[in-house]
Amino acid sequence: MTDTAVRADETARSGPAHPLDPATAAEYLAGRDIMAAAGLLTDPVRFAYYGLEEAPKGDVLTGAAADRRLRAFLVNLDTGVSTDVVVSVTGRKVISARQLDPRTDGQMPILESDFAAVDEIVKADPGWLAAMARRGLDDVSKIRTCPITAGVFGVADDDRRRMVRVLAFAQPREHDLAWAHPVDGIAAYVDLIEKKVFKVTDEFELAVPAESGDYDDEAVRGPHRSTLKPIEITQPEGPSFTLNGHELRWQDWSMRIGFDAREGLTLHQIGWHDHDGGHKRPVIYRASIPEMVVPYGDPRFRYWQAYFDSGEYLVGKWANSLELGCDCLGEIAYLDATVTDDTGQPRTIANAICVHEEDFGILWKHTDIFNGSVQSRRQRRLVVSYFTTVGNYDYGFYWYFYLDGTIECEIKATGVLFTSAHPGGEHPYSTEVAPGLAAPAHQHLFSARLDMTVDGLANAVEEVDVSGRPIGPDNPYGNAIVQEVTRLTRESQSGRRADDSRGRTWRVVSTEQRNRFGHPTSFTLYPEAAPVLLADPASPVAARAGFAQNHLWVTRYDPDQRYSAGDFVNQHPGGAGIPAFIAGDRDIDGADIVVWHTFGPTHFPRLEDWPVMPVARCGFVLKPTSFFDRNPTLDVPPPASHCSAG
Ligand SMILES: [Cu+2]
Repeated sequence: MTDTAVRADETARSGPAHPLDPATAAEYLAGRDIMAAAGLLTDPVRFAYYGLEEAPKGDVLTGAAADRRLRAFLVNLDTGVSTDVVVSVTGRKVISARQLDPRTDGQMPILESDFAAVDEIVKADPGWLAAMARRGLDDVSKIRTCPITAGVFGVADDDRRRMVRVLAFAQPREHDLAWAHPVDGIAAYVDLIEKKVFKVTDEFELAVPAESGDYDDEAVRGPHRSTLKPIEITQPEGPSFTLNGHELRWQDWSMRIGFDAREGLTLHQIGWHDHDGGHKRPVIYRASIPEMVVPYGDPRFRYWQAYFDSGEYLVGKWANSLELGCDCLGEIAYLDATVTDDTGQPRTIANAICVHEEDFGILWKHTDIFNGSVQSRRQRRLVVSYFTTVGNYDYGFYWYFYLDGTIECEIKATGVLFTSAHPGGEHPYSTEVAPGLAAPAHQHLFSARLDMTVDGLANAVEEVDVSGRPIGPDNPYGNAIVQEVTRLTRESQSGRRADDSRGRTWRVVSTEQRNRFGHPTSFTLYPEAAPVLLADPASPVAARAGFAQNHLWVTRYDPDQRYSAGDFVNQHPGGAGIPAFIAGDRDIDGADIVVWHTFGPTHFPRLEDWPVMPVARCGFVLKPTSFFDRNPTLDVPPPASHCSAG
């Protein structure tokens, strides 16, 4: 590793303006200096993660968060020794350095350099080369290797190693889409520390599917259609939001924007400013998607295929640089993101975060049959988003804020399906998407962490079902509809499933603030109610993805409980994250609480998803519920003078 260009004592003048601002390049370099001076960065130590160690909430809210800290996951490429380090950039010292025990703590995330290293290791292995040659694949320059996190399956020889399992794809011509040509039946197990293949599973041989999936190739896609007329979005007076550093204000909303190599986009101190006097009412202290798991459903030799994209691969690190007019239309404000490479050197991802405003159809509308009033108002939303590419898939993470107080999170999954060879006949675990080409079924299960502060720190969660009532003395004709409200008072009670048949929602209530009728102010979480983890509850992946067993969890705020599947996910034996968080069964009624929400599609691929997949959407909505005393958008003016009558 080389020395740093910016010294620690320079950070004061290039430091952040707010304790929740993302770590700056200068801070990363300063932190690196501190670690180097403490002897933690001897070659070949690499950074598997490097990011801001956020100040505890109490310190931020009281203005006492003066100390800027960074956290680094260090791994020695020769010994595998892994160290979880926290440094104070302000205090210029190492706060803690804990060495992991991989058998109980798991392994550090995948490094950027692992991709190239694995490719080299696999292509030097005689057993793997012979298996490829037997399949007629002699030229390894035309094979792409795909390192997949290993999981933990109770095989002693595997579980003690820092390892990946490697699937292969053929790319016969330079621009072929390799995912169209899986070399199935074979996997190489690579020990990343010994830098060798220690096992090749070679279970069956199927022909490599031949049909091109190169959607850039006119021969595959056909000529571009000429029938789409331009759509242009103009805001002649500019957008209605202001971005001051990382602080974003739009209409009644304000928030701070953060970004992290592991979590990607993070939103902080989301609040609503009342019209009268501008008093800020907090809603969410911190909103993020700290984990996602993509477990595949093919039980053959590739049973281990399940990626934790955030904890194992770090979704934020692979954020795209967005292009105006291509990725984003209209009046766009961009923020850059700063992450680091394997050596802890800062790397700027230009235009990583996109902020813009969208017309969103009708906000409210009424033609009154008695007084003749004809009114129409346009809804708008503020959009804060980023896109990332993790292997074959691309994910867009979008947060929407609406004029009426609604908050929405939407994830757009696109990119290319992960493929296998189709064995022919009935194969229940995958869809044949091109001749001999299969796309196995899988789930994309995201975990949202919503550190709720609805009108303050004291919150509680109520499960609200709707149901009809049987005919009885109070309900003689059986038409009664009621809400059934169940308060979740302890963490052990909080593992809940959605239930569309009962219209189930979860209401986060303030236990201090009341509306004009004396009822608690609240925000309600509307889930999509798609299946949670389908893997058997006794399966290894279920042990590692405890968060994905239910749609909802509620925990008491603890600054150390940040990641739904635990701090160290790669090759973790299981039980970390949510199951560990709720083990203490803390009181969550009227406390500072965090809501964790699992959502996302179970994906049986369609033919239409090949060779590149139209965006599939999933997400959830949070709506103010008696948070306001009436519709907060009565003051939105008609879009034009002729839109209002009566
Ligand atoms: Cu999918």
